Amino acid sequence: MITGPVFATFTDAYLAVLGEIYQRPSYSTSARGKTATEAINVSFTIANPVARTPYLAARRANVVFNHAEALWYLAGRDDLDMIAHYARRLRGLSTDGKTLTGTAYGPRLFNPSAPDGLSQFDRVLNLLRTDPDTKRAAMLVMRPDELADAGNPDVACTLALQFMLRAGRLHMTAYMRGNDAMVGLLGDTFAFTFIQEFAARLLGVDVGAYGHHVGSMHINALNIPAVERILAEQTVHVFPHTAMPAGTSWADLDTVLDWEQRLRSNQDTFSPDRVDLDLYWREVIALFEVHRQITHYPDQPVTADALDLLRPGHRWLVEQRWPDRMPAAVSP
Ligand code: 5HM
Repeated sequence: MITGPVFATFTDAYLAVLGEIYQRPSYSTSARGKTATEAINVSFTIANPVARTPYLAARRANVVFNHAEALWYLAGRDDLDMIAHYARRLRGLSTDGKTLTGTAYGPRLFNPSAPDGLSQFDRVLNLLRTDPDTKRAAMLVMRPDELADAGNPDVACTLALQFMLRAGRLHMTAYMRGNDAMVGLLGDTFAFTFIQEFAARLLGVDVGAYGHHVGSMHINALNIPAVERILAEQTVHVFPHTAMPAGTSWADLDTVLDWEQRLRSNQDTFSPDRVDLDLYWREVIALFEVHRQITHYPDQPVTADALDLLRPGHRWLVEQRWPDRMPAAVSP
């Protein structure tokens, strides 16, 4: 066997990684003062990367943040204004109080760069169009100079993302120097597979498998109780996984990002009849509408109308995450 295990969905991979590191850690580490249990050289494949959302009651994934982070990357942004609105903890990684560096993969992947004025993403997609079997469609993330400042609080954990177009399907492989198995693994896999699916739509090909290779996969000691709760969860919640629509374009993302900005700053209220986009993207905007109500009206429950716009799996996650903000009838 020269390849790692293949899991059907992200949830299957997540539970296997957490279980293995929890039960049989290879090392106990304290890098930068953080105690962790670790396995090295961890690799696996997810057969269906569209199944990227874990429906685990004990994990209560923040699906609004997951979408915001993927869109923040795709928009080539590095600002705290957008991303820390969904995850305040990220402020702690910023040195200037305004931007992120290592954690902000977007500018490195999606913004124009020398010498041809194209982004890495544009270059690899062009390459895949002209030489579909290429082994060169790799985008680098961590930069050599990131270790020059010994006090740098935010060094990129991802080394590279690679696309391979094989038998008409777009595979993606992520290479990471380190990955937090409970927190980072979920968000990183969500965002990278979202980028993979978007790239497949731009190329007009099917989505292939997603490979994940990590030097240090670890569980921080502080997260052990949460990992125990996740591993003890008995009920498997199953919801349909919805694919990104064919024909999705950069213009669609611009519309979603425009709505995200207006809802984040509470300048607008979303209603689906005002957006000429596929249901998939209207439902993503509805997540930001629900989040608008949660953050800007802390004393009121989210409206049933807004919750009704969410697809069942996302609605379930929102109900798990913010149970005290649900209308009385749907409180779990
Ligand atoms: O000391 P170090 O720079 O490796 O700390 C960063 C921590 O954030 C590690 O636990 C790393 O695995 C995690 N991380 C992650 O899992 C960080 C980033 C940001 O690049 C990420 N995933 N995307």
